[in-house]
Amino acid sequence: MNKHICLALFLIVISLSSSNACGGGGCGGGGYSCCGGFGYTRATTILDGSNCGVTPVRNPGESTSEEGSGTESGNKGTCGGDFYADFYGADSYLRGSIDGYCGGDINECSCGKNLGPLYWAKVQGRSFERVDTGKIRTYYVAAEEVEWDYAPLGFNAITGNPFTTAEQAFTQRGPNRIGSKYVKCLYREYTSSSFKTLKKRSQHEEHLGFMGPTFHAEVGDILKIVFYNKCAFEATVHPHGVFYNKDGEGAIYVDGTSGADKNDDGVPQGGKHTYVWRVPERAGPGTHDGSSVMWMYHSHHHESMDFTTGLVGNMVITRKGMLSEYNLPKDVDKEVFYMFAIMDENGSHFIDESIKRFVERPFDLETLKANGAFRNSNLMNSINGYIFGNAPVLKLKKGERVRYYIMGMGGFRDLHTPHWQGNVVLLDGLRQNTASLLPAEMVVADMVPDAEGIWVHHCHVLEHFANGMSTLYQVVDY
Ligand SMILES: [Cu+2]
Repeated sequence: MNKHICLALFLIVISLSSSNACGGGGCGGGGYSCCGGFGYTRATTILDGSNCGVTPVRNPGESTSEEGSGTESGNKGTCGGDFYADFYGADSYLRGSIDGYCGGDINECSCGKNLGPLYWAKVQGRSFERVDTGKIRTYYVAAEEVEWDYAPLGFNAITGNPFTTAEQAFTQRGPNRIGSKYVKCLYREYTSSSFKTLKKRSQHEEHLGFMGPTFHAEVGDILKIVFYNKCAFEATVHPHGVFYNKDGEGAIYVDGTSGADKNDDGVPQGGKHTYVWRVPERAGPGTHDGSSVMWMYHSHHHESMDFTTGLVGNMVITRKGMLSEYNLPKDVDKEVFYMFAIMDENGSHFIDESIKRFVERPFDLETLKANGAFRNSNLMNSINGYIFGNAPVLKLKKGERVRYYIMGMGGFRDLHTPHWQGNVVLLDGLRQNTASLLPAEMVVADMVPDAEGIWVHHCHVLEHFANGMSTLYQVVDY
């Protein structure tokens, strides 16, 4: 269970134990929403000692005499289109509770303990609707070999200084060092099934770095990924979250299938396979999510080596009807995707090739690969494949609605705490400026930046920050 939800539930239990002080156990009756941030609402009530449900329910834009009083009491729903109003201090809206466990009725909800049919219907989601009610969204994706530079600027953009001796372990090629460039295999999007023209990334996508293209769909759609493997090892496209048949799983293991159902398990160099994934309701936002959720995809033939070599990307699923023509959730102005991962290049399919291209000769390949200092120099503490602030500076506008989708990946070292300086986010309904990530964990955090300037966004694990897991964003007012 997510730790934030866990904390919220804990506080709910405390709240319930003193519910007599909150208006006869009803906690304001219809004045409370169990939707979205129900735990947050109750936690706040306890912390500030105010009465439950004293704030009148009102719609966005309406003002009351309480406005600006500084109290956090009352109702804070975090549902659907009302979500961003929370940033501006507006109170909650019962309208949003339709999406909650309880339909706005505190008694039915039992504060998150509802195990009845309504709750389980939400868990299951409506069955997948026929394709004629949704869209088929096709992406043409190749896996292709590239030389990737983790530090293209050639200096530490966080300090503004040349790399220190310690930093040069990761950035300076030499007799026993690869430096900042590695041979990698990355997902890249093409414009058609001919795979002749690479799809150009927009300025808003620059921050993706070595990540693959982002797949967008809404509940009710079908995703078709036409995959062409140009790399010199078998690769796949394995999704999280969406619904797939066995020939769309993109993972190899003893699963009792055979024949055509194995074609997805490993696409050889020069081969193609089309992965078809349905997007049922259970692949989309849950009761406490905003208008969209994040899933990852990655190659899962030799999972650790495939990932380390670079085959990973993002996917966004919105509620039905919430994906705009610009491939954005309709209530979001900008999407940002970050993967915090220590890319262990020692485990790449292409480590030998990287050594041969970038380590100064002479060297003995096997002796070098067994050397501890050399191995440490290949642990790239990166965000989307950049270290020491070498990514293009992410530009955000003051006041716009920004949705961050963040994931962790990797091994036992990959315990990350992405931290925003300068601005804050709402994450799981809680006000935060630091998230928590374990490998393959994905979080969504929303920000309305209000502090102008250039700010660092970095992993707060000290060793990771010191070794380069940092990037810059700039908030501008225009
Ligand atoms: Cu970290």
